[in-house]
Amino acid sequence: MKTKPYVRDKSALGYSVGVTLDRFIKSKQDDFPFASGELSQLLRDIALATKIVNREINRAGLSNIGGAFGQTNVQGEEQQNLDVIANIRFTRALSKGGEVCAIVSEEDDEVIDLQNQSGKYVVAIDPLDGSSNIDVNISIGTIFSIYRRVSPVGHPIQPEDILQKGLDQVAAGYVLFGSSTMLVYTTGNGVNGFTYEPSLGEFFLSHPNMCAPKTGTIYSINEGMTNQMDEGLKNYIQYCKEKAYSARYIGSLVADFHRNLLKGGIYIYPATQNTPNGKIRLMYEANALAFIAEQAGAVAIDGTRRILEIQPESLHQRTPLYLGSEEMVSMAESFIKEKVLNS
Ligand code: AFP
Repeated sequence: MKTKPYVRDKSALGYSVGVTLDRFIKSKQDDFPFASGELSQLLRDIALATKIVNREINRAGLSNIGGAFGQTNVQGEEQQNLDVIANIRFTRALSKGGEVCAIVSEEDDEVIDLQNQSGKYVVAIDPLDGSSNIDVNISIGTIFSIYRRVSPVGHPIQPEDILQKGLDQVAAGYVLFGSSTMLVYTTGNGVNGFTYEPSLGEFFLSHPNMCAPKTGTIYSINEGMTNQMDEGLKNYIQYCKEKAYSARYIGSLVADFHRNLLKGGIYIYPATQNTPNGKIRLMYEANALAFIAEQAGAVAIDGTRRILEIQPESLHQRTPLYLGSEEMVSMAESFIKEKVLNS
């Protein structure tokens, strides 16, 4: 029987704008075999902490909570007030839910062992990335990775629960505090983005099934470091200029990544003479964005290796990062390789 023309097939509606993050997470729970709802609850906890941090960020200029806190974190960088606040909000949210047994945070030297032996998940998080942009009202972000613990539940956590490869992530996401606040995440079945509607206090699905363009015309790198870069990379930058690509670099990885994911582009934070391992942290920056990138059809390498395959050896390990549209990353890689072959 033919469907009446005014009766729309429900499946054709897909997920229209109006689907809240909460409802979306719930609808996706059945995608996981043996799902008990804990990962869903964990994602909801992160979303709640995001709303709280978003409120703090929006008040930053008014309530004098922007600016340096006077302490340095484990990277030797000056901590900002909001870094500290965001770290507290996220770790508190993750501790309360009961799903998490340990947290790795950019702001803490050591693993935070929540002494919750029944927690199945380990979270690695950069609570507020791009913190030098806080004081000047430029976009900043949060990045998180979620892993299932390896050792059996009911026992103390082990090093192998923490130092897992990016390939082992069960979910990852970022929050962009920009002209609007967005939460983008994957559980390994595509990437979906949600935009925050502050008057309703809800995230709504705004970017279903995000797909990165195969190529693009944006390159994002701190060109002030050119003199310290390898010849191969210098040649690639020159290639970008000859192609008249647009240089766009915010200095907030999440913001640069998000723009390039939507428009097509490449983000590069290379190894340099001064920083032979680059600057970006493998466990709570590169891995999450690499997982999201690959789920959206983009690519992430350290110059030669796939980011997700790197075995972390320490919590705050750094990695060079080439991240973005497949063809652009592959072109950058061939420039680097050529140099290696010629040298
Ligand atoms: P901060 O959190 O210290 O501002 O670092 C941000 C970051 O890790 C990443 O978000 C930027 O892309 C990159 O560093 C900027 O580094 P440079 O200032 O060296 O270009």
